[in-house]
Amino acid sequence: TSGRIRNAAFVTKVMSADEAVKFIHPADTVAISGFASAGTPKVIIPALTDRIRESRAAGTNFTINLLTGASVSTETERLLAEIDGIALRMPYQSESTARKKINDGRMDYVDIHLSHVAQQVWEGYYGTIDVAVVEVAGITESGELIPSASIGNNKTWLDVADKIILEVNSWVPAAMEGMHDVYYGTALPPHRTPIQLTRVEDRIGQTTYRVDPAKVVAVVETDARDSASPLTPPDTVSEAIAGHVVDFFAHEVRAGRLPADTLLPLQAGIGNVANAVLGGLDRGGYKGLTCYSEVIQDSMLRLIKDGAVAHASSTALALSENGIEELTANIDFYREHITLRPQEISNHPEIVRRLGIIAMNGMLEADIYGNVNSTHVMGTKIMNGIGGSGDFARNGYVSMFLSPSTARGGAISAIVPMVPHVDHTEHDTQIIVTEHGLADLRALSPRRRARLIIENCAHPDYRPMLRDYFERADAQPDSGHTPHILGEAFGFHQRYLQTGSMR
Ligand code: 0RQ
Repeated sequence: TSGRIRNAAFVTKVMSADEAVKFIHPADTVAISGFASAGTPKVIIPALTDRIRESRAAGTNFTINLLTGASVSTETERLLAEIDGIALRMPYQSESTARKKINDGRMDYVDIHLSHVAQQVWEGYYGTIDVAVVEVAGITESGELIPSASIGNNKTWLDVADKIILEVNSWVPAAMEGMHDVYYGTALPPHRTPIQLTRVEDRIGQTTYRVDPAKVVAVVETDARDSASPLTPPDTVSEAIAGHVVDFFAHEVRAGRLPADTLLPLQAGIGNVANAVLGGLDRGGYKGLTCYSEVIQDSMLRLIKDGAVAHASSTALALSENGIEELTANIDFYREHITLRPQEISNHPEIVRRLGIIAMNGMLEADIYGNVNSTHVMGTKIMNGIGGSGDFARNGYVSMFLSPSTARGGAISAIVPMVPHVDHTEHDTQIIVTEHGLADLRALSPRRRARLIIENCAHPDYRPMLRDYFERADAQPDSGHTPHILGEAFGFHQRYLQTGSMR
């Protein structure tokens, strides 16, 4: 063995993946580790896919319900989706095959706030969690588990599952031990107590997961790498968005609303725009920033190395191939500056509110009043899911949504009269940013918001159409507090569906 299993009782449970998957049965609810690729089980899911195929060949249908932290590695998501192996998926995915199955109605998908997953599973309405499959970096002498590159919901999966399969991965740097803070103080009401985390770097839990050894039915060893999160270099649009965000921070410092050197803890969603914004902070001359987010992307490693960021807390790493190399080569340094936590803590509304987080998330589109659609293309087709964006946007001290002003080569405007699906209401949206500018909606009534969003954020090609809509809505005799022409409110979307362009 790899030497990662330091407890003799667990050594006796080592077996092959093909043997281990025999513990997974048709119609089981299976909860697996993994958050944004990092920490996804590597060998059990391919073996399960074979078992599903064989079982079907022998005439027995075989699907599972699949619960995760957030997205898992693309290969994993695709393997199961391709064979229609998933009956129900929750809480987040971002893979094209799975997306198509969901939109074709072949896979049920429940898209919920990531901070809600643990408590909803405890409440029991997802039923019994039959099997948990959790990747770990090792097993200690006393039989506790050393987490790998993501924590997600692993603590909860280990607590609630009937049976547990562990993947012990010796590729994960052994020196990652100590980077994690697993908090065991959450409970269901009426037994809840305050979570005593008041600074980003606070440690309130333990470095390992507890596990009832009697529930562990199999231990499988692997040395397979995490797959990388792809990143394209920042383009001029994301650079421009980043520039507006950095200018806004300077403005807030001058107004006395943000501390000059350190700002407040930053949260940035996943994706290229978020990565560019964090990259832009490198040029802002900051020292000692903190980050309280759910993922750590490559740009964060650079900020930590440069001293711009003193400490970053998240539930997962989401690194490119280069980022993985950088982290692994300098793990002793990064372990002192990064804390990985369960997602119910990384995304906890109580903590997000207390720390005063600056929340920056992507969006598909916003309407002229600030309602945001993050998930449903043309109001009907799921893109990824709400992920953690709602946990941070609702509770943040400053809540920003960032997007290019157009999509699909200009055929779609990201600013529309009315969003056909709402993830974040106008009440949660304070700042909207596109490459054309920033709209600060704080303290503004709906009519003022509309004018600002159109003039500052919409693409110049779409401004005349948006102005025309708003002015005619406003001019109606009984136009109300938030003027709309209901029969026309989805005109942009309808035009796109009919002609391929919103123009
Ligand atoms: O499509 O990939 O086919 O080219 O959406 O768009 O502009 O590259 O932006 O990668 O930041 O994603 C909202 C999806 C934005 C993301 C969303 C199409 C566009 C492109 C991607 P292609 P961009 P991003 C932490 C927090 C919710 C979850 C969240 C998201 C693709 O930010 O999933 O915030 N957010 N989690 O062409 C139709 C529009 C469009 C559009 C863009 N208006 N209509 N298509 N696109 N705007 C993460 C976790 O929770 C793990």
